[in-house]
Amino acid sequence: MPYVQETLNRLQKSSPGQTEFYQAAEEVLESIRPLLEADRRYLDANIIERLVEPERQIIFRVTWLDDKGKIQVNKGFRIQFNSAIGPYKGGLRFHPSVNASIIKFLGFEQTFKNSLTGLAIGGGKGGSDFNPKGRSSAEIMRFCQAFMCELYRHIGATIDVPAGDIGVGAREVGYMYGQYKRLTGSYEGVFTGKGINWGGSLVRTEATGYGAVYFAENMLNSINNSLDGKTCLVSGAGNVAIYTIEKLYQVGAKPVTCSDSQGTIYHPEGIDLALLKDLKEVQGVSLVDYLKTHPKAQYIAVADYPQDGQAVWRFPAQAAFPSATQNELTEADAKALLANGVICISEGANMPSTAKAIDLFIAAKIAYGPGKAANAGGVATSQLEMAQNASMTYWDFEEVDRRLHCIMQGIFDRSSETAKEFNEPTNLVLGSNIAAFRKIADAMIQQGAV
Ligand code: NDP
Ligand code: 2IT
Repeated sequence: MPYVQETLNRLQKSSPGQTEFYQAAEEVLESIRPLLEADRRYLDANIIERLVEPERQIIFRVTWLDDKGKIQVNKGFRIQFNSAIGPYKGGLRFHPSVNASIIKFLGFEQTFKNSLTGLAIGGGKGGSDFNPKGRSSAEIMRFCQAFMCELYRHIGATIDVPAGDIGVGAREVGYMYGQYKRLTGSYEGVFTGKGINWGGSLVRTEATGYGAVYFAENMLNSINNSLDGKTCLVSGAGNVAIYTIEKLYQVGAKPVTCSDSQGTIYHPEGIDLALLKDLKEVQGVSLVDYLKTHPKAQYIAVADYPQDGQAVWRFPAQAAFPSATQNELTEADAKALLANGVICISEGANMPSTAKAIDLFIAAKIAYGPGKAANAGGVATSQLEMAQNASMTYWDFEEVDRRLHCIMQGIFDRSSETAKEFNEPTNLVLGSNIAAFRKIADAMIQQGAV
C-alpha cells in the first residue's frame, strides 16, 4: 500500500518545510496500515487525504506596544484541524520556536489525542512566536490582548476552545479571557485553564502531570508491576513536569531529575518539589538556582553537554517522563535509558521522542505510553471544565480527580485492547493511533463529504 509515501510526497509539495508535521503524520499513517488493509472503507472515502489537511488555518499579525513604547510584531496562529467528533479543542503555545509546522503537528496530534479520551472534542492548536521570557507582566498583558483582538472572532464555547501549553499558563489565559469578554460581552466557557473563582476547574492545573503518572501506573499494573519504590527521570520544569513530580511522590516513587532550556538538575535524594515550585511558579528563574539550596545536587548546563541528546536521560532509573518539548529524547538517549534499566516511559510532552527512539522502545517491548495517550489528562480535564461551565456547576477536587482517573484508565484500555486486536499487544503506538483514527474516520464517513 503506497498511500503513506504518496501522502507524504503530497504534503511536502503542498506544505513545504514542515518537518515536525511530516514526522507526526508519518507515525500515524504507518501505524494504521493494518486497519486500512483490513477495512477498505477508509481509503474508499479518501479519509487519509482529508485527515492530514486542516479544516481551517488562521495566521495573523499581532501588533503590540512594549514598555518602551516601541511597536512589536509577532505571528499568531490558530489551526482548526478536525471537528468530526466535537468542537476544536487544544492549547496555545507562546515560544520563539513556534511556526506553522509546529502548530500543525500539535493540532494533528491533538485531534487523535482528543479522540482517544472518549470525549466529544475535535482537534485544534494555536500560538505565537512571541517570547515571554524577560517581558514584564504589562507587556504580556498587552501582547495577550492584541493576540485576542484577532482570535476572538474564530472561537466560541461550541466552536473552538483554546487553553494553555508552553509559555501559556493561568496568567495568560486570564488576560486573553478578559479581552475576549471585553470584545464580545459574553461570559462563556470559551477557554479552559481559567482561574478557579471565575469558571476554572479544580485539578486542571495538575491534570496533565497527574494523568501521565496514572497512565504509567495503568501500563505497569497490567504487567503486575507499579511505580511504588521506582526511581524516575523527569524532563522539563514547567506545568507538566512539576505535577508529574508531585504525583510520583504520592504514589511512592522517587523523581531524581528535572530540566529547563538551560540545564538539568540531578538530585539522587529526590527533587525538592517545594523549591522547584518556588523557582519556576513564583520566581520564574533558571534551575541553576536550585544549587543555592542544595549545593550537593548536580547541575549539567546544556552548553556543557556535548553529546547527542540530553543529560537528563543518562541517569539510572526504572521509569522516565519526558515533559518538556518535541524531539527532546533522541535515539542515543533511548539507548542510554534502555541500558540503564528503564522499563516504563510515559510521555507528558507532545512528540518528545524521535521516530528512531520510539522504534527502540517498541522493539524492547517496554511499557511505552506515547504522548497522545499518556498526556491526554490535560485536555480531558479541560473537557470536564467545559462540562461544568455548560451546566453551571462546580465539582470538588476529588470528583474531578476521580473522573480523570477513569478517563486515563479508559485511554489505556482502548489503546491496549486495540493493540491486542492487531496482534501487537505491547505496541501502544499502534493501539492508540488505530483506536483514535477509527472514531474520527467513522464520524467523517457518517457525516459525508464535508
Ligand atoms: P511550560 O511552559 O509550563 O514548561 C515548559 C518546560 O519545558 C520549561 O521547563 C521549559 O524550559 C522547557 N522547554 C520548553 N521548550 C524547550 C526547548 N525548546 N528546549 C528545552 N526545554 C524546553 O509548558 P508545559 O509544561 O505546559 O508543556 C510541556 C510539554 O507538555 C509541551 O510539549 C506541551 O505541548 C505538553 N503538554 C502540555 C499540556 C498542558 O496542559 N500544559 C497538556 C499536554 C501536553 P524553560 O523554562 O527554560 O523555557
Ligand atoms: O497538548 C495539550 O493537550 C494541551 N496543551 C492541553 C489542551 C487543552 O485544551 O487543555
